[in-house]
Amino acid sequence: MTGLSRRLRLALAAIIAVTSVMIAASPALANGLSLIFPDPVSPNGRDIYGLYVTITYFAIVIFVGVEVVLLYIIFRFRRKHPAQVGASWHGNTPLEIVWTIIPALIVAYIALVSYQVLVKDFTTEAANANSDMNVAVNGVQFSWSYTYDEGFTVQNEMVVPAGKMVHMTFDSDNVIHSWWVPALTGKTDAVPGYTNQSWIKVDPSVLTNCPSGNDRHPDEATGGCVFHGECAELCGAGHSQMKIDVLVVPQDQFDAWVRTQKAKASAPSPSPSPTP
Ligand SMILES: [Cu+2]
Repeated sequence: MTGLSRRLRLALAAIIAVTSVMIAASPALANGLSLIFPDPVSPNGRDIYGLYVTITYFAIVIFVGVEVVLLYIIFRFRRKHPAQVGASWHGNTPLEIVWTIIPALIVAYIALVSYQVLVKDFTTEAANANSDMNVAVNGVQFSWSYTYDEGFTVQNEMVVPAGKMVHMTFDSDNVIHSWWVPALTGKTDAVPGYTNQSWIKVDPSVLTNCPSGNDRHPDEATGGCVFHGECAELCGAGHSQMKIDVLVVPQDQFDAWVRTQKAKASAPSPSPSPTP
């Protein structure tokens, strides 16, 4: 009997230890292999990542603490024979005060650091500060379009220059969508009748060190590094098709791309073929 419970104890301890180590080590894994988020490449993406890791450390400590106490109680106070009656317990005031105050402090701390990230990265003021350019993102069922300062609109792929502060607005024509590219920034909802704002500023280092799996094939018209995301709000039958691609290129390539798009937009559209 003692042997079995010891083996059980060891097995449970091993499961807890392995799980904790896996969760703790995951942010340190190499590019593209993180179990939680891809490596962030924009300041706001980094802030969210840091916040996530901070909260995860608290969660690991709490999880391990609760499991250890739980296992201790299970084994220490288990019923030893069928006739045994459990001890009746009354409140332990100091203990109750401690286990109320400590979680309250932890939650208050998490709220504080979360609020700081929110103010820094997701307010209109933050989005408008020092922006180099604007992109108006519009969600429709079921695709995204991107309208640039120069007046043209592109579908499917957003192109931005590396190192530039890109202010973004988010709108929708029909239902709520949510624009989410985890390496760049947090989910930002595109809500009909209301304009949300956010920003990205992609590290120029991605041009020389594009995370594996994100680089554009060199024989395509534009090189660069692509970051992937998807609509994060269930928006209808085509929700899964609302993929997001953000192509990051050097400034000169971006300028050339803008010239091409402007030329396309101003070219006369082909007139309908005359009816015989
Ligand atoms: Cu959607």
